[in-house]
Amino acid sequence: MKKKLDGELLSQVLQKISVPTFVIDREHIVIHWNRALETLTGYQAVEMVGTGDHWKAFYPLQKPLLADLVIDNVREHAIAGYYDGKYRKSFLAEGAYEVEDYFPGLGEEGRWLFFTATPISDANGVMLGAVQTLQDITERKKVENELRESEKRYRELSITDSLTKLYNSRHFFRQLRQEIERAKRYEEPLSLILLDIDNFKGYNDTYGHLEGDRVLAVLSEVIKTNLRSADSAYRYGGEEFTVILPETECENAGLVAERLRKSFEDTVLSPLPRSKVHMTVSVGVTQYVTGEEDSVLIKRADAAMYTAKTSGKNRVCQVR
Ligand code: GH3
Ligand code: MG
Ligand code: MG
Repeated sequence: MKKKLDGELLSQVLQKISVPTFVIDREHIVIHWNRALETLTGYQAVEMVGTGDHWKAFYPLQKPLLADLVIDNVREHAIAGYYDGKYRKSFLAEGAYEVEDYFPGLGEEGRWLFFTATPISDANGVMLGAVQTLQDITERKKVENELRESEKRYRELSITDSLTKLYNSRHFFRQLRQEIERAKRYEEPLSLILLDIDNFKGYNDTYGHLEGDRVLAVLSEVIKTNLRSADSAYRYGGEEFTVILPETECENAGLVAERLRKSFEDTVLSPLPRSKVHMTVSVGVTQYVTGEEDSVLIKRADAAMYTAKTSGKNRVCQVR
């Protein structure tokens, strides 16, 4: 009598717990399909119990569920084959596995489920079946994704100059150090370009600060459209820009610098209606010398740029 009561009690517990759960026997036939699982999947216990159709609640094509894999006592890599490295052994139950997976066919726009499957054996260790629980973790996944997105946005913002949309100087110093390390390790050349707008103060004074800002944005566009994919451009200071050119000798960097100088010089600016104004840049180019500090490299590029200024502006000066 007590045993029967226990059986009924357990069956009621299984039926009523809020965790979606099903049980299959060793022949992969469903013997329990609880209310919470009916709600989660839309499949009723009367349709499922006594069949091997449990996969239909989750997949459009027949595929073993985790409980089926556990019953067949498959080796770990077989489970991995089905779950693509997303599974792990459960810390809570012996012989149990757990997986997080996305089910595109579930609900209106798909659901993320966390599920576990645990083998059930008798006292002699003979496999009787398996129990699988499933929890809808879609909301948690959404929050995680939003967090990841906002972290990514924040990271981008923190390395981007808002006016020009180029990388900022903080990122420049970090990237330059990284590229120097790489150049040393692979014994490859590395070059640096430094640009400074000529007579920019005068432009600001004549047309106003906002028009000056527009020039900075225009020059940034010119730089972006003329760069090769491996090169990266930065707003180094107010009206000063840098370009890091990995795997590039000074001579080739000089060619890139000359292309930037020419493109900017040719760009028509219109600070007043129907006005046509041209601005120019002075450019310093240099190459990394193995073993030197990043500050020494920057100073040399700066000195080259200064030489371009003192020898008449609107020109490229290279220092090896
Ligand atoms: P040079 O040819 O010798 O470089 O002359 P310059 O006038 O460009 O150089 P100077 O260093 O005297 O002036 C730089 C000017 O750049 C002064 C400053 O007002 C302007 N500037 C710096 N940052 C910004 C900015 O964000 N927006 C605007 N509109 N102007 C800026
Ligand atoms: Mg300057
Ligand atoms: Mg200037």
